[in-house]
Amino acid sequence: MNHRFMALWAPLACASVAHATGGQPSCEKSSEKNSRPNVVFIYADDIGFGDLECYGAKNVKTPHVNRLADNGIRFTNAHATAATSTPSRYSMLTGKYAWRVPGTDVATGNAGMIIRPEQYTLADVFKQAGYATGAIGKWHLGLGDKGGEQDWNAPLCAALGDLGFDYSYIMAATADRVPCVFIENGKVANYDPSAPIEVSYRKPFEGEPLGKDHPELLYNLKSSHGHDMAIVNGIGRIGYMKGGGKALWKDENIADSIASHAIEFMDKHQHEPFFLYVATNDIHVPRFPHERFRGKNKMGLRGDAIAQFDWTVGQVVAALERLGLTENTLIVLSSDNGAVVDDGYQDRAEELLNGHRPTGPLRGGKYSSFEGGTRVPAIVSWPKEVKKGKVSPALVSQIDWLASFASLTQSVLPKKTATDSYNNLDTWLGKSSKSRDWAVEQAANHTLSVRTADWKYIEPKSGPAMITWGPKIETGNSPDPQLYDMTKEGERENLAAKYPDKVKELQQILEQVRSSKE
Ligand code: NG6
Ligand code: CA
Repeated sequence: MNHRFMALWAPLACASVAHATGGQPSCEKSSEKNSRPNVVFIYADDIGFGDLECYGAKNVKTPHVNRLADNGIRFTNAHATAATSTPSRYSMLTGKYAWRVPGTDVATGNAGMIIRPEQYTLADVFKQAGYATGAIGKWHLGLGDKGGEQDWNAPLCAALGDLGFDYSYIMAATADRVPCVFIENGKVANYDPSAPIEVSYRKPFEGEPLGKDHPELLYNLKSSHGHDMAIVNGIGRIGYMKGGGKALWKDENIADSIASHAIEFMDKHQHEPFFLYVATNDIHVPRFPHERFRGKNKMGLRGDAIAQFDWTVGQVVAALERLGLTENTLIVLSSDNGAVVDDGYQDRAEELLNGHRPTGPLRGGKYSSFEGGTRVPAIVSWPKEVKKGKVSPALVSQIDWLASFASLTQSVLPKKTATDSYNNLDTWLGKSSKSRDWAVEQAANHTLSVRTADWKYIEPKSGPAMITWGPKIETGNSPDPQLYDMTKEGERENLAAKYPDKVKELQQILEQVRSSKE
């Protein structure tokens, strides 16, 4: 989509300069630069509503995140659109609910690119406005044209350059899924020709040891469930992989790689407006942070991963400061879904919580229909425009970022794109405390819920009350409709029978949303 749009900012910048000087329009680069904020998204993986100090975390310090919140707005009712990564990221980056689109569930590492090249994305919003755009870190939305058919030893035929990102340095999926290499602009970074890469999610490669047969080779982290296929860096993964050699990542260095590439991008583009999507690997499993973050809190690896995430935030903020860009850079910090404790590795996350509550007071967690699945931390800071130290209780959803940032950058959305995304910029910037009328949320099992400022309705769904394959999390399943009063903590009392009209009202909203837009 890169070339289809004209930049609208330049003429606007000229006009305002002309007006201010009362003379000839002068389109000096510096005035344009000053008028357009840089935008940096720091998108965490699996950080729950209660996992950061400024949201009540215990046992772990997050000073850099705290400072960001002190310098901006902290939202207490912000929602991801889904309780797992791929659908959440899909919706956020396209402004279209993932549940409308088949093939948007948690992706394998060899999935084909799920957002198609012709789709309009959040990155296109910024491209249209003349920004330099970059994506660094976790991707998890597929690469290449067709799943399972990528040649990882050559440039991929579809990658983030087709989705509006000028530059990308990404992990194809998650750290627990092969291929365990970074991909830079559609090619394996540090490619090692002596170790050609093969990837399969169907069958193992002859001669490659598997976690399930060779637990003695899992010297860095053993799995608690799943994650027993390929072994890379002494850690079992999902999927089979061969080769990689020097290109294989070391889990303990992933945060450093992400931070250094983010800083490099900002250095390079310091003289023009930029949009940078920094999607951290932290705190997804396998949690294996760098040694320097180890042992400083009582929660073990999960706590260390939170500290490492906070360090990444600090690195981004420090780079902006060094470049003199703090004042006019808008930073958004949030997470793709709610918290999980044991997500498949023996990292003792559960035993070592020591009173910490990853989802704070919320019920459920990652994967769940309950609030812990999708209510996440969200912080916006922009010293030039956003008042400091505000806490906003407004109901907000990440689905609205696309339309809101289109409004900020005065980008025109092409017809029939991002139809689920509404411009809610004033609320995101703290100029209004208006809640979204409703937000729709998707659990891992595809159950949809409707949230309003005060209520939550969860569709009926048969099935076990707890996840059966590993994580100790409530699914939110119930064969009956569920209605909760969200002014009370914890979604404890199902009020559906007591307030049938409210149930009907929320069901109607869901039906309208479901049928109104394709
Ligand atoms: C699950 C994985 C879990 C995590 C999740 C996706 C197993 C047993 N569990 O299937 O570890 O990778 O998928 O997480 O394989 S997400 O945050 O990327 O959506
Ligand atoms: Ca996630």
